[in-house]
Amino acid sequence: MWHQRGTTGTEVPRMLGVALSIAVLLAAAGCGAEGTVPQDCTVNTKERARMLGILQLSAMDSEPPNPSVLLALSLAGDSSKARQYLFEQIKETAVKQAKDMSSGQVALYTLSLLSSCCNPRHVKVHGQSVDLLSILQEKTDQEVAHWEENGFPQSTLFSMGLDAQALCVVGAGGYQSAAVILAKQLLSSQDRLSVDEQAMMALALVCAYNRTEHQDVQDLLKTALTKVSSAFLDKQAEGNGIIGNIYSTGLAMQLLLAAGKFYAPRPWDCSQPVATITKHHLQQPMAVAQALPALVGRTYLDSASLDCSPEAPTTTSLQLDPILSRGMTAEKAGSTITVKYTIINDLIGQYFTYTTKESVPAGSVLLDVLEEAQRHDPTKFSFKTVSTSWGPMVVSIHGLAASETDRTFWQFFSGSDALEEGVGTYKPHNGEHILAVFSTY
Ligand code: B12
Repeated sequence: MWHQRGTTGTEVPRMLGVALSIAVLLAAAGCGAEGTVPQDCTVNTKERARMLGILQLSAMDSEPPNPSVLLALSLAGDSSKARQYLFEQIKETAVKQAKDMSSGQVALYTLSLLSSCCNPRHVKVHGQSVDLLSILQEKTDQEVAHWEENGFPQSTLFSMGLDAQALCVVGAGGYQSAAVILAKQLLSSQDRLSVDEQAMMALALVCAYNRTEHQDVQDLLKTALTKVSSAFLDKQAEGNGIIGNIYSTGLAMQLLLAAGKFYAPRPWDCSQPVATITKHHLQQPMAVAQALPALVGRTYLDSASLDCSPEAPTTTSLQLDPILSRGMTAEKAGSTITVKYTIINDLIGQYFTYTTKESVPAGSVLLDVLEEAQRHDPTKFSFKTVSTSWGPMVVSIHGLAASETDRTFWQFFSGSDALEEGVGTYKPHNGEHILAVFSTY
């Protein structure tokens, strides 16, 4: 069993041995970010502390525990009690539930445990244990088989990227077929993929490239990596530091950090996205968790090569920053806004379109508007949500449920623009027209 920093003396020699072997393994495989990161590529101390504060708070009170948060805390070198607490929760949940998780979830659990110096092959807690790598290999095989049969994965391409990353950084087999599928997909359909998806898919290819000995596979991965990373540099230039949107920029930065040799000799001004993300003061724990690794110069591929020795430098527990309350300030008492809300199904079964106007207190989130509509007219505007790492996701409206099998979902728009946030955080303004449209992905 691998333990994490600060465990008892008898465990230290074993731990050091394991740490060393992972470090050597990964150095040999070249999976870590190459070279040191110049200072202006990392976030300033104050913003880093604010972001760590958000993650520590979330670590103490998220149910189920969030592996992306543990991964970000570990990659940022945090050693707070909150991280320790989350680590224990993640191990417990892994032992109890890994078999029922999606492949991407198991991959995130694997990466987060690796980054906490815990061997995913033997996760032990309260006398029970689980081999996460076998589970991940099996689930990745299922994704690949599903792809070969249907031309799309069982879950998401983003998840398949995570699967291949986790299996590759740990040096386990079973990621090669996934990597080849991801590379071909990036080459044939890049325009239809979001930046988030491209980044997670391509990050897996960087690791696979460094491990494969097959020249034809290397050539394929190299072509895909050159295409994606160059496109990210173009997008950064067009978007003044934003690559995709504010939530995908940190993931895109991870790729640009890891894939330098594939866009060389083109230069990358890494300070630009850092400044843009810093200015934005991300609030959602999940948004912070995905952005922070790149802002401290790390990528998910570094998960297995962190220094696990007890002497490893760590950050001390941080005081929560008062800026945390930013964005939660009460709006002017008493003022209300009116929002027009339309639901549309032009896709399957009995088509329908219904519109209502709802008044809610200024500063309300979109979920409040949906609830108000449901309260006024439940026969038309009933809806259901499930809770996810990004907050509540709307899975059914007017009795029409999203389906992973049919790849349908309720997509939200403001006028003709797709929303870039979910109903739990998006704050509509007075007179805005929100549409929920039953769509495919
Ligand atoms: C694939 C994907 C989807 C798929 C999920 C399909 C599926 N069943 O697997 C679909 C197309 C349904 C989708 C929908 C939406 N998405 Co989306 N999605 C992603 C993406 C690219 C990958 C998620 C993933 O596979 N994670 C890996 C697995 C292992 O982790 P997971 O926690 O189990 O993932 C689940 C959740 O992420 C959830 N989910 C996906 N998107 C969203 C969005 C919201 C708001 C919520 C609450 C949950 C959620 O579905 C995932 C799979 O089950 C992420 C990118 C990212 N950076 O995370 C964006 C992302 C999470 N999505 C985003 C958005 C904005 C949306 C929509 C609101 C878009 C819209 N205009 O309608 C809708 C949700 C509307 C609703 N009904 O409530 C944003 C969220 C930003 C934010 N600050 O809230 C992201 C970060 C993309 C981005 N860069 O803007 N999405």
